[in-house]
Amino acid sequence: MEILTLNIKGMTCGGCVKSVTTVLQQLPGVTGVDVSLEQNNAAIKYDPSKVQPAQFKAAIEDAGFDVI
Ligand SMILES: [Cu+2]
Repeated sequence: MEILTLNIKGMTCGGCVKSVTTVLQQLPGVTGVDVSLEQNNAAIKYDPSKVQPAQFKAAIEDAGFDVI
């Protein structure tokens, strides 16, 4: 397992945190997601043989947020 932290722009409330958490958890190979509204980031624990970091960015952007 690896852990990657991504900085996210556009989260303003708990609903945003929930949206980002949900879309990341739906990706195959993701085993843990910890999204922080205060720090504007997401720590993602994943299996690199099953999912690529580019998919995290795409999922977050599809949900309406920006990865910076
Ligand atoms: Cu929100």
